[in-house]
Amino acid sequence: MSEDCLFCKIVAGEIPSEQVASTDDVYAFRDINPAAPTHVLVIPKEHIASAADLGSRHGALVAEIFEVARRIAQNEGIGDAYRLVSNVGAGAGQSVFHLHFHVIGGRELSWPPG
Ligand code: DGP
Repeated sequence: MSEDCLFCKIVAGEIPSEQVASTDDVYAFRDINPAAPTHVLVIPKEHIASAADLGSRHGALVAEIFEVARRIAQNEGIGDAYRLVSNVGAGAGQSVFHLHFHVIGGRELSWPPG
């Protein structure tokens, strides 16, 4: 756990969240400011600042994150069309520096994003 990390505090239960899924290494919860009918954040329980900090040692963890995301999308009824996105760096819109993947769906999604 990294002190002063919002999502570490959510994983620790120090800040409440609406849990969607939890495994040994991965936690998922609803975004506080949803951009679509389904907007869930999938995060590693371990503190990793962003996708730029991932390496080959994280292979199993990344696979589990994608697996959890797929299960969530299926459970939410959007398994055939959803966006799985991770912003890297403030300039790309990252506001919380604990790796997270947005699972977004339930409405028409345009491309490219803004
Ligand atoms: P990003 O901007 O890509 O770093 O995404 C961070 C997301 O985290 C953003 O969509 C809003 C969400 N968020 C920020 N603070 C909280 C919180 O306290 N609880 C929950 N559930 N979501 C949060």
